[in-house]
Amino acid sequence: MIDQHVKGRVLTVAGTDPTCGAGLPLDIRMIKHLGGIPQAAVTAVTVQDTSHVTVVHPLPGPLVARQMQAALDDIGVDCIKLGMLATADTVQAVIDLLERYPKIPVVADPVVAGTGGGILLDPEGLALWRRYLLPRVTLVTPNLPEAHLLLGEHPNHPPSVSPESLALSLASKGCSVLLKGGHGQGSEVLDLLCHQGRLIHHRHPRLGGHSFHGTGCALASAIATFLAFAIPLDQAVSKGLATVLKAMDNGSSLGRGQRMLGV
Ligand code: PXL
Repeated sequence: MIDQHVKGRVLTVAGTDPTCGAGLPLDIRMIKHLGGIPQAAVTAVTVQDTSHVTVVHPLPGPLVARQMQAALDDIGVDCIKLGMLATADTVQAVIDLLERYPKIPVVADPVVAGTGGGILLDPEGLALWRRYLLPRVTLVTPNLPEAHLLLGEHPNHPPSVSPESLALSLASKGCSVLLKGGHGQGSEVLDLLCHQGRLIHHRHPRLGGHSFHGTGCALASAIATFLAFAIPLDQAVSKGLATVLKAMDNGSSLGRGQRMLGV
């Protein structure tokens, strides 16, 4: 007998990472960590370590959509988390599929380029992402360069506009926005949520000297899991940020490059 009342089912759509410290394997770890039920559709196989991404081998878009469909048709899905989509082919397949599931919340990490280098989304994919995915998603979680790219600007756009107006411009495309300040400067990080026309400021001290593998993936997965348990979006974001800060506190240097989160 299928339990109709199960909640917390999260489908991640993302690339692999042999370290399991970012991408799809980290998403699964985070969803489990928070008591959710993970399901996963692979978009690309990557070769990477804690320092560099050296290979991105995308899978065909229709194959990504079929993996998603398998999860939707059998176990069911309460929230979808989108990570690295890699190609326009896959972005289009995901757009087409989501059109048939307008009620499922979507948390999207707009993965364009990894911290360790490597192009993780092609230019045609970015154009489709901006035009068709942005208005469909419930929450988008860009860092500052990604926010500029999603507005059609240069990623290193001079900081002439405030984070507040950047977040509001993106939100005007039709979704809630969590603008992450981790790539900025200063001793304090500002993460800015724009939700239902309101701006909510989350400030925390910058962790001195440490760069972490997979924080973006971990945050989007944590928020998606809280949404999958029907927690309201503003609270899901607060709880997601607290979860990732704790995972950074519990992190360790396992490899030669970035620290790994403790989840
Ligand atoms: O954090 C961005 C990201 C997401 N997904 C995969 C990645 C990376 C960065 O390297 O490899 C699979």
